[in-house]
Amino acid sequence: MPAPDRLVIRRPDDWHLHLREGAMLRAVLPFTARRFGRAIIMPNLKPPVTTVARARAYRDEIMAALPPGAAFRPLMTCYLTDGADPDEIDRGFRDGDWVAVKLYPAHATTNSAHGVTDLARVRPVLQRMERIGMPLLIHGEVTDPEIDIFDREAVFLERTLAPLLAEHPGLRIVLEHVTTADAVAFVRANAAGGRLGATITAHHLIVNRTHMFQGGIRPHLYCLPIAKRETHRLALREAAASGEACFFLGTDSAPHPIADKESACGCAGVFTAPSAIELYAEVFDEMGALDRLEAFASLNGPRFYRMDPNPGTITLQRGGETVPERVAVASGSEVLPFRAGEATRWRLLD
Ligand code: OTD
Ligand code: ZN
Ligand code: ZN
Repeated sequence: MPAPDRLVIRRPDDWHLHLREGAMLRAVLPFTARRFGRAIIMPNLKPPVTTVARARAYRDEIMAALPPGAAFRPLMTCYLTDGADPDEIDRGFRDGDWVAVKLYPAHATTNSAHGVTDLARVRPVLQRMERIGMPLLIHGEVTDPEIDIFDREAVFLERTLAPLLAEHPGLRIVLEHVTTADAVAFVRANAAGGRLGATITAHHLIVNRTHMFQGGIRPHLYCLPIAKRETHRLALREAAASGEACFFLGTDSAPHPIADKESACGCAGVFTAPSAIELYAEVFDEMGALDRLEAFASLNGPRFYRMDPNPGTITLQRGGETVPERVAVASGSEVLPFRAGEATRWRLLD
């Protein structure tokens, strides 16, 4: 059967998103709110979101920044620190102030300096989460400087994630933004009972490490975890397009001012929000798997998080639309979207 030119799916969710605060938040939020019903909002602000009070204030700021009429719902998360209070985390979960805890190994990625230095220091929190069924979202890379940057995810699986699963058999975990065939295999092997899931970004489905250096260094393709070699990209595409329940959409869209990316020490993050669902549609189309896009984008995530799928639908139409060259931020900076100025292969109809 030829692939369709028009696709109607349940409204998707983004299970991993960076919105930032202030002017940057106001500039980037409309792109996500147009496409997605909900998003898991990453807490790596400066300072990070570690208290219920701060999560509420941040949610209010996001709600106030929404375009009129948008039905988007932010799902807040708690940034885990050494010595975090299990009671505070439990209370916020029961009251609906946050839906998950985010674990950054200290110094693993952007704004992770306050992250966890040793899992032994958060045992009481993990035990409580296990008891109340609260998901733990993990940036899965070791930070050991001896480990090559391209191996940090694979080493994390053995050194940290396998022991963590063994010690907390009831803990529900999302391995965020997987980038390796190793992680895909590991998640599949441990997914039974909805105990382990993984998000996959659009850019890791599209970019491999060679693309980062094509004709020169491409700072806008630099993110963490760093893109790996082609075999890994192919494994990610196969996992996403399989429609298996343990894999779901998480863009990890992470905007930075252009000047901070194009720098002698440029920061990590790819800004995909302006064409997020369109990029996934393109990949699923190339895989001959458009019929599985809805499972990956709109059904598997809610099932893992024990929520209902969104009520409405979106319509995607074959035929491109130009990605903005730049997105202006009211504070004076600009952000460069992924594929800036290029045409998408699919577009979203309102
Ligand atoms: N990766 N950039 C950022 C976060 C992610 O690890 C991540 O979730 C960021 O800028 O916040 C990035 O490359
Ligand atoms: Zn991360
Ligand atoms: Zn992220």
